[in-house]
Amino acid sequence: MDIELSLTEALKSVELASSLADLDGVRIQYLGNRGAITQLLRSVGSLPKSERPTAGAAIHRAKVRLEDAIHARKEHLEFEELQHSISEDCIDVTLPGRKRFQGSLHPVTHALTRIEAMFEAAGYDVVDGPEIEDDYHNIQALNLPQDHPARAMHDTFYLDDGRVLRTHTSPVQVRVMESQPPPIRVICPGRVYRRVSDQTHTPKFHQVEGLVIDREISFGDLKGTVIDFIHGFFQEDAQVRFRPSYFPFTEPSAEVDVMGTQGWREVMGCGMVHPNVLSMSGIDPQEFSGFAFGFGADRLAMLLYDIHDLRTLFENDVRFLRQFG
Ligand code: 2U9
Repeated sequence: MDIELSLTEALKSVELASSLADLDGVRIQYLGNRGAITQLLRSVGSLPKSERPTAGAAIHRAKVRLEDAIHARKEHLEFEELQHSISEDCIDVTLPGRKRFQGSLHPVTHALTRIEAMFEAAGYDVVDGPEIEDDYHNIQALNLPQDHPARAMHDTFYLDDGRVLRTHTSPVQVRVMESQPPPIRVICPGRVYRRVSDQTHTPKFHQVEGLVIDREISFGDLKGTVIDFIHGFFQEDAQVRFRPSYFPFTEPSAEVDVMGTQGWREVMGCGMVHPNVLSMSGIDPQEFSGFAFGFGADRLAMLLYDIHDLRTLFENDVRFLRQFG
């Protein structure tokens, strides 16, 4: 084999190698164990003795030249590869970072927090109680006898043992009256349950009820309290009106409307605690009087934040909830 020819061919292959893997192929082809130049070197021994030094030196030179060429090409290919990965995998530090969304409180939680803070500032205690109640505390103690038609007013979830999911937070106030003498000044926020489900009602919703009992509490105290609350919660100059109404647990009773962008909107009910309700819980109606009020916190949150569809409050769609961060 002609050494010059082999070398020319090998150097050409080195120049054509376009990747490190290709280049290694060329190296093996010529310089590997069975490579062309390696074999030439081995064949020197079988040449006549006089030719061996010249032939050996020529092959060795060719080997060194090829090794140098491979080394140079390798450095070149490695450099190219590095340049390529720098331009492909680069990090553009000028791009804006990905935004991490922070969780936010639910609008009903926002509303409840405000309501509680306002009444606490006015000296009320915030009280809670069981969501599973007995018939006495949920119904009878509120002046609704067993067979009173008003019992059908709320469709109730019954447990197998005859207990119920409370249909209002009123049983909490009953328990307060049973356990402490007046003066009483409490609000009772919490989940309540009714067997209704349509566009404007969900089976679970949130109520806040208030109860004040002391000597000489009047309807004037009730009006002042309700108006102050509405002005603080909505806006200071909101128009408020009281309409006569009926509840078995209050007498007289009223419903309260607030003037909004869509006209008068009903926001709550209230009244003077019925003497029967006081005496059933061991408070003498001759000595004490009181007022009570109740409203749906979900409804108030909707009015406050101008939410039109009740269902959005319970779907937990983060695109909706994010607006209340
Ligand atoms: C006791 C005595 C009296 C609580 C009251 C209302 C009027 C009322 C409704 C408003 C809309 C409930 O969420 S709603 O469906 N509530 O109108 N609630 S007075 O009266 C009480 C409660 C407990 C011992």
